[in-house]
Amino acid sequence: MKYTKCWLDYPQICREEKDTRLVFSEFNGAVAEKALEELTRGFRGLYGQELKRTEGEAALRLVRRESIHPEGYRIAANHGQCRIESGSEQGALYGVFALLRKLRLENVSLEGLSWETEATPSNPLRMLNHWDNMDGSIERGYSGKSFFFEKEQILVNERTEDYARLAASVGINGVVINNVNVRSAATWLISDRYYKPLGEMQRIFASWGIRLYLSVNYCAPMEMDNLPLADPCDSRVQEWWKKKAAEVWENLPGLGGFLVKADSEGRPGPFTYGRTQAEGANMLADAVAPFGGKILWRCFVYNCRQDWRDTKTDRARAAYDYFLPLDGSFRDNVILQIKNGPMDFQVREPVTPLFGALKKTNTMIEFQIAQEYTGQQRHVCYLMPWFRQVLEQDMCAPGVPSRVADLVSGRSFGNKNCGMTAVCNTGNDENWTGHDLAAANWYGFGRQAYDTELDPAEIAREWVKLTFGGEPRVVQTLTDILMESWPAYEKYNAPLGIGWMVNPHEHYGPSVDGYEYDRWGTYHRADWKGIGVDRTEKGTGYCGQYNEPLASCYANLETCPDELVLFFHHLPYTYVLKSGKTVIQHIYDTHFEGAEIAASFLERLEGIRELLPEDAYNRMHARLVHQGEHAKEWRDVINSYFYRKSGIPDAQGRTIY
Ligand code: GCW
Repeated sequence: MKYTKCWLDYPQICREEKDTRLVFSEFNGAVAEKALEELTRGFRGLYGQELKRTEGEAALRLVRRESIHPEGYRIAANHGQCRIESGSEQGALYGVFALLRKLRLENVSLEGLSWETEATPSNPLRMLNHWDNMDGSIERGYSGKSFFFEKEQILVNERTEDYARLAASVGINGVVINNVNVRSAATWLISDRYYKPLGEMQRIFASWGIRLYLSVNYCAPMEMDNLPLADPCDSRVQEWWKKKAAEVWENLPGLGGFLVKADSEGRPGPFTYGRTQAEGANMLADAVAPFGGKILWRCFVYNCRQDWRDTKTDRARAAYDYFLPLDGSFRDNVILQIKNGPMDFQVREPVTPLFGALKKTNTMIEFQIAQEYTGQQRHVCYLMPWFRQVLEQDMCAPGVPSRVADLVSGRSFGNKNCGMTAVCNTGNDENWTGHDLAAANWYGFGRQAYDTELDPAEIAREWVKLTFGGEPRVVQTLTDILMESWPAYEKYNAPLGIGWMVNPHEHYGPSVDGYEYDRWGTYHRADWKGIGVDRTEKGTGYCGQYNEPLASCYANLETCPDELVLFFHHLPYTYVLKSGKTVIQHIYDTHFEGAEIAASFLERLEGIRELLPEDAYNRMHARLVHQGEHAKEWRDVINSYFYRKSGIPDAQGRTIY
């Protein structure tokens, strides 16, 4: 099957006179081999030049330097001479990608480049989670079928290699290939049925510096071997997992570990047996520890059978309530994987208060680049500006640097197994991500996980240049669209941090009351006078989970930021925001604005038609046509709903139905 090269194509920049160039490498191993292959591919494409390996003098040198981080690099390029140094072959590979990226972005020959740079990864773990099922479907997948599984078989082919190469090029070093909801055949991934193809996949991944991880079923001992229970404190269960881990690592040495969704949305877990999340996670951690395995334990644990009439139970509180009391009781090889917000990947949420509260526990932040709630890769919604705001948020942990970026990297409290992961947005579509512009989220997430200090606009510009070339109008137009896309999406969606208002289950398109009288704990509580959830002390008390002064900042209307105000407070429609507008007028204005911006994306794309490849243009065009229409639908449904509830007309007298 034909598919695009995304940001890793090497079109010719110029033709070099000499048709060979010498390269020298001090590194051995499969990853070093990939690094040299990539350099070769790059120089062949960019300059029509073949690289020849030598043991002697060479213009390009890959040098081992113990003082440099094994996944970091230092590059010194000086008019035709270039040295890439690293503590290991993996850092050398990243250095190679960085050099090729630089050459493409600057559009120069090696002779034309004078550049020095140094990089150390911000996060030890930089992962992608795929929610791929073994029948080939993808939970919340918006770009075709799985390229890992088909008809309960594992696919290992050219695409496996290309996927790993793309992921490695932005610094990804761990991948979970199967859905956290582990059912039927996927339970058997840790058995003879699949070790052979998994081993092949793992070899490919490893050659790109990526560790393979698997999601496991907490009830595996019951489903695979008829044990009567899966109680983590039962010795039969402990023994079962110990034996299983030994078998798994014997067949898949180097496996990263297991990801577990337990006691969540109908999945089994330790709660079934009256055990804590720590008892559940530690039992698995002990089983995998002898082999260097890690347990990624998700904190997405909440009551999904709430009565909507109950206004005291607050889903936002759940993760903190369950996990904070356990701080310090998890094994070193357990990593708590925590969604960025306390609810679920909404277009806007505060940061989960567990960050900045957990101190003696490894944590990893989980983002979602699959656009479940942000337009499902039919709308353009470039998420890096949003993730960057999350990473910049200071969680006010006393006495330590406590921006989310500091916390999840492990720096704040000296934790080692920490990092960032994203629910991935890829599938077997020709362009990998359905919307061509959605690939910017895949690229961007990797870049940001490797270096949390990067500017999202810079990442967008890079991605556009690498994907569509450096023509200034293309770069400007597509970068602008990307940068305006998340703010626009927020404008025509649920207002002021309240979230949801989507059609149940599929989570696409507006339905203000779609979840209002349901069991999922996601309510807006709108009536004819006002809207929002009171999460102050008078309400659910959720605000109190934050460290001071953040807790008061959110609890106090004077200081609570507008964009989150309905997440924390129930307010009358006539309440005047910091912007000077009433809540109701804010709703109307942002919805008109958002839909207008979305419509403008189409015209702007049309303006650069002749500068884009026809197939990519056509794909984007079709999606932007849809987005423009669909944004109007959002606008009109939301505005009409609130006009009808409140009876307050739009100050500007625009059409509301
Ligand atoms: O956002 C919700 C999704 C589920 C998903 C769950 C989770 C994999 O709607 O599809 O299940 O989150 O994160 O576990």
